[in-house]
Amino acid sequence: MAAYAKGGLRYLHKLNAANIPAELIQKGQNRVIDASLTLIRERAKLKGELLRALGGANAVASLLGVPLGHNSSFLQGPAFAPPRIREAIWCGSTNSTTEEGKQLEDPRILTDVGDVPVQEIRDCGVDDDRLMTVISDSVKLVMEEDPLRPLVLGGDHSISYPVVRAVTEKLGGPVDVLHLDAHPDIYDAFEGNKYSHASSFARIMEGGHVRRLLQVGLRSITSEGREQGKRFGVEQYEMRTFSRDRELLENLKLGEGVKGVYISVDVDCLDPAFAPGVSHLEPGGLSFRDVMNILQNLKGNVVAADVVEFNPQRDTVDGMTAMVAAKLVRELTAKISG
Ligand SMILES: [Mn+2]
Repeated sequence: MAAYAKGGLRYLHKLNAANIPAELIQKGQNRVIDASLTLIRERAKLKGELLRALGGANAVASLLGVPLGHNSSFLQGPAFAPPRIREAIWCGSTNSTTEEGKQLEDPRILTDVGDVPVQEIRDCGVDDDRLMTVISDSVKLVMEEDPLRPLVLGGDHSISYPVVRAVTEKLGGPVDVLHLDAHPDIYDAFEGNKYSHASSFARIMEGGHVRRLLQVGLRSITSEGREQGKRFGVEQYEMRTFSRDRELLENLKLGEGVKGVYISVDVDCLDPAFAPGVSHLEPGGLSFRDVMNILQNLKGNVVAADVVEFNPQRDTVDGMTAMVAAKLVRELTAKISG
């Protein structure tokens, strides 16, 4: 766990004490970041070439892992999620067809450009301002290879800010966001951290990246969460009124008149009975089928999505929540591709 410590480069204070020139550190950091982006760029390029050689497609979901957990207010396990989700997607216990019949093994449906090497970059002492930009740049590199569309594997929820920022900057305008979560994640800052996983939607709304933000599954919301929701014009759907809201939420039509729809799924939107492997267990949530109904019936052009906050360190020994996260990714793939 040492490399995942909150402070980034653990010996940076020793370097400072030894009067190592800042320029030396910065130049090295720049090289590491360039190398990281080069690997993602080249993988995206190759995957784009392959799918064009296979006859092309209008839209292809492309996995991009962002193994970042240090902006969590409680546990940091989501940093370990992307490889566990991939493993479950391709696990032999189920077939590789989505519920509506799309073949995940078809590279014109789903492809993968790998992970942003978050821990390696942090180990070089790169701060969060810069790290968030690297995440945004990685997302843009995927989108550069039209028709690849980012399907991002978190990571804690702090990653949604640089991802949504990149998607809207690349598309040249705002999107509508469907955000499934037990929590609104809209604190101005949490414990002094503006990049906290509890503040990502405050950053997203301040940035003007979103026209409509719909938050669904809420059941842990403070007065600040409600006030911030009003301040930013967020449509907050709470679990206590879900039976009343169900029909509306299972027949959503979003993204018209803007650049499309972004879907952010925090695994803790689900009741812990369905998904125990999360950092913040919050009873009274959605069933897996509720989430499927909302996603499968949604009408709109889904331009990108993320699945965040799966914490493998809290999962059952048989990896139940990994399968849940993987199925969310599989069905989001069906939604995005075509
Ligand atoms: Mn949450």
